[in-house]
Amino acid sequence: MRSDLLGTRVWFDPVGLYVEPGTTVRWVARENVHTTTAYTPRNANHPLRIPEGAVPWDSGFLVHPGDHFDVTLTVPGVYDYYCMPHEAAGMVGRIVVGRSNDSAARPFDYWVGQPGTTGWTHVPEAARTTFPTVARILSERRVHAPEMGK
Ligand SMILES: [Cu+2]
Repeated sequence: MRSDLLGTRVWFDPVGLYVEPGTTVRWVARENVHTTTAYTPRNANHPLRIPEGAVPWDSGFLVHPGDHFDVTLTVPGVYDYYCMPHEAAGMVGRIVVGRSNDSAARPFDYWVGQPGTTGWTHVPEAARTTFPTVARILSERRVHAPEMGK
């Protein structure tokens, strides 16, 4: 969970990660204040972007360098997550658990008909363009954020 000095650029590194089912993933705050928060209606009515039956998470604010948060991922599939204060700035990440393919990633716009969440889902543009493809995550296993300045 990274940031430049002015906080004008913020990112997760790695931004894409492959793990086997049952793996515990740890996020560590390095600079700035961040959260790791699963895309789910349970987190501020965000669209569902983790597998059905997976347990959602929300770290709350990780304020100090070294603060960390662990999640054990057991259900195979594609997990998208965001940083609460920085989602609109494109601070999101994707974890692929087990064998999967690109069709396992949810589309960015889909209709939700449940009470309280009815409507088209929305993911900010800067976030959409940040998620690595499932295919790239499967081939590289660990996708790093682009170099500074790009
Ligand atoms: Cu952040």
